[in-house]
Order: sequence, then structure tokens, then C-alpha cells
Amino acid sequence: MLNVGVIGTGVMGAEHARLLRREVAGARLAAVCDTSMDRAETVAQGARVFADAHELIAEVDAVVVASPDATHADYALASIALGKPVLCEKPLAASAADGLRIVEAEIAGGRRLVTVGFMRRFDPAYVEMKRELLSGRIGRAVILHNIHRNVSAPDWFTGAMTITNSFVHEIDISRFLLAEEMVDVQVSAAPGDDPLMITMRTDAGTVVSSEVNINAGYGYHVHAQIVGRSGTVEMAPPAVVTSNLAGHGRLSYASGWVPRFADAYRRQMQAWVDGIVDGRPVGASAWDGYMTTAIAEVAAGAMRSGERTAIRLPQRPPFYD
Ligand code: ISE
Repeated sequence: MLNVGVIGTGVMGAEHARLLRREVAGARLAAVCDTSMDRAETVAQGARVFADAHELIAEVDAVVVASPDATHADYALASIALGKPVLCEKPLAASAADGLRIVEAEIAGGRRLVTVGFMRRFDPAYVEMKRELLSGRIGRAVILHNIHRNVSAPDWFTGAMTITNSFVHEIDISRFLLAEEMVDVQVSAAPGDDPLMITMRTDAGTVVSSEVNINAGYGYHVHAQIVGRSGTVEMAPPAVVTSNLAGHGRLSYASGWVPRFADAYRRQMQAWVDGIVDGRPVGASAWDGYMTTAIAEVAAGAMRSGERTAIRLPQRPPFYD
């Protein structure tokens, strides 16, 4: 039984703690940590409660980091230093430089310890789209369309956060689906920097378009379509229920990412636990986390300039092959 500690007990930390308590085999929620003791006690439900994340890391077998974005790199590095596997919520780091420090620390330690919580890689619809593309039936991918709509964003969610906190999902899932690297990016922003329309091109010439709309109002809606040379594959509308009423058929949308990706979060947690037991890394690596943060940094610059901007990043080290 793997003793897992969860750092941060906000929306995602509470969900990861619940998964460890109720839905995952081979692991248990051993400890939680938060700056708010009340919130930590509520989520702990009998697990140990820490005020200091570094003390928690020292006491458990494996760590889930779900604290504010700016703290991720520090806790990921502390976990690596103690040889503890860590599932770190996205983004891996607040800057590309910090992301690279994590990659270097992991390589120096000689063991893959970091998984970044890009849960869409475990979503059955994305997994099926990738399988279809790999089957060759739709031909080579030429365009990937992404739609990412949130109901509403809090006041503190600034224009750059739309990229560093939301669009990072499209960066990661596009690299995952296409297995290609991004070579440039252009950002067109509506007044008020919301929504954003972002286009990237890959080293194989595929065009990736992403609408990132953090105040869509009607529901939480994530959609993707791959256009191949001889066919397309796309997600079916993510309806929870459909209804027919007064001459209209209606789809309903999830209210947020936790219900929409509930299955993906559960599969991710189980795969992470199984991977630790089997000594096999799963999901997005520290390298993927670094690449995503580095591309997001270039995209944030491209948003300010409005220019198509080249993305020049290092080659993947053989350690991550
Ligand atoms: C949030 O942090 C998430 O990770 C969600 O999946 C995403 O849809 C949302 O835009 C982010 O703010």
C-alpha cells in the first residue's frame, strides 16, 4: 500500500485526495498539507495534516502537488531530492528556467520520478482520437482544431494566465496527439484579451488552432478535431444527458473540468500508482512539462507582440526516450 501525501487542498487537491481515499487501488491518502488548517482537516478525513509541505514530502512514499502554480517547482524539486515519485498538477513550473531545473535534477538523480497532471492524456475520447490517427485510416494529420471554453474565470485570472494556466492543456494534448513539436505560434486576442485564438505550426507542417475562451458562459466545453488527408476524427459532444423538448433537442454540458474529466483524473491516478509499483513512468514527463511551460512562455510573448513567433527549444534528451 503506497502512502501518498497531497499538497494543497483546493479544488484539485480535494479531488486527488478523494480519488486516493475512494477510487484507487494500491494506494491510500496518508497525509495532506495546506496553508489553511480548516481546509486541510476537511479534506484529510483522518489522514495526517501538515502545515509544512517539505515535512509532508519527507514522511510519505509519493507526493501529489496541487498547491498554487508558483509553488509547483519547489515541491517537485524537493520530491526529486528525496527520491519520491511526484504527480505534479499542471503547470510543472511557473517559468521555463524552473522547468529545466526540474528536468536537470531528475536526470542527475538517474530516475524518472515526475509525472505532470495533464489528465487529458487519460481521457477516453483523446485516447481514441490518437488511436484512430495512428491507425493511418484518416491519413496524415494536416490540421488539429482545439476548443477550450470555461464557464467563467475569476477576476485574478489575467490574460497571460489564459495561456499559462489554461492553454497549456492544448499545448500538451497537441504534442501528445500529433507526436510533433511546435515551431511557431501566433496569438490573436479579442478586446480584453478574451477569448484568444492561437495558431501554432509543427515541425511536420501541421497547423494547430486553439480557441481559448475562459468566459464562455454556457458550460465547460472542450473539443478537438483532427483533420487528416483522407478523413477526420473528432470528439462527440460531451453530453451528460440529452433532452428533447418543445421542438428542440438539447445537449447538456458539465459545469467544470472536474466533472468533465472525472474519468481521466481517476485513470491518471490509477496509472500513476500502478506505474510506481511497476517502476514504469506514465503520463506527461518532466520533459513534457518543461516543453509546455517553455512554449507557453513564447506564446505569452507572442500575445503581447501580436507577431508570429518562432519557438526554438532544445532537443529531447535520450533520458526521456
Ligand atoms: C484549470 O486550471 C484547468 O486545469 C482546467 O482543466 C482548465 O479548463 C482551466 O482553464 C484551468 O484554469
